[in-house]
Amino acid sequence: MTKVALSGAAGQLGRVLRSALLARGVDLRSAAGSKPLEPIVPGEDVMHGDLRDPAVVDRLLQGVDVLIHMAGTSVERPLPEIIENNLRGLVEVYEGARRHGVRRIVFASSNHAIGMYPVEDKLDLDCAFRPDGFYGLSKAWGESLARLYWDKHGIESLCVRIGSCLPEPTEFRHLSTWFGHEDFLHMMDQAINVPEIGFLVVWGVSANTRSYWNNDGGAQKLGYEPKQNAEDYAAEILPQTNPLDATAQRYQGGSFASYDFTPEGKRLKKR
Ligand code: 15L
Repeated sequence: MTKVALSGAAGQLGRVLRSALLARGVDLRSAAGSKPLEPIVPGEDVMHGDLRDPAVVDRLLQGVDVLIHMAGTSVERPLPEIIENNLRGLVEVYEGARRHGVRRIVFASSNHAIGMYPVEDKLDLDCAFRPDGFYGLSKAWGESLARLYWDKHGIESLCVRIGSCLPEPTEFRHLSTWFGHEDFLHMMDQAINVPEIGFLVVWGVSANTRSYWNNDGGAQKLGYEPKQNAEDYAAEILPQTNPLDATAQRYQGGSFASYDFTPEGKRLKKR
């Protein structure tokens, strides 16, 4: 039976995934950061610790086939924090995967790796990165790290550029970016069970009519067949005021893109 490890198990998506995988009977080890996890089934394999410490990574990856790596900073933060959690921590995880013969890592990338594209653009999986901050930049870097460990060490990676993974879409931007929980769990099932992935990037998004992202190529390889569509909530959302400011409404990354944004009029004049 495939042994699966889940990092970031106490986080927003980690919690959803942990209980769903246990309910499916997956042989799971769940890891949190600083606080111990209370077992939710008797004898559950749980641990916690700082993934920058190789000894903690060893405990996480001992006997593991597939790691779902959800740990790390998941919003825009000062650069030193991003470097520690999303760069240093990720290198320790991939080095641990080498030591323990982990076959595959599912890397929680983010749409913020491409958040500076205008909302009018429809992106394929091979589009160039256009991060909307240091957080998005760390995800672009993480995808490149994943590529390196596939090319050089044969460790498979699925990089999931997660959109807005929520129980329901609640605002206009989500009509394009929503990743419903049912589709998220289906994608994780595929990520665990598909026999070969190599290095693969997919958009973590539902079958939204207004999606910014085209999953052609990646979805088929993964066997990902989304069933949810944010458009089912459009009648409820469209009459509401869009909570994003004018700049955030122009870019796919929304408020991440407008944060610390230099307006056109304040930029250096072109010579
Ligand atoms: C992310 O990457 C964040 O972790 C999450 O909090 C949301 O902001 C999401 O992207 C999004 O773009 O909606």
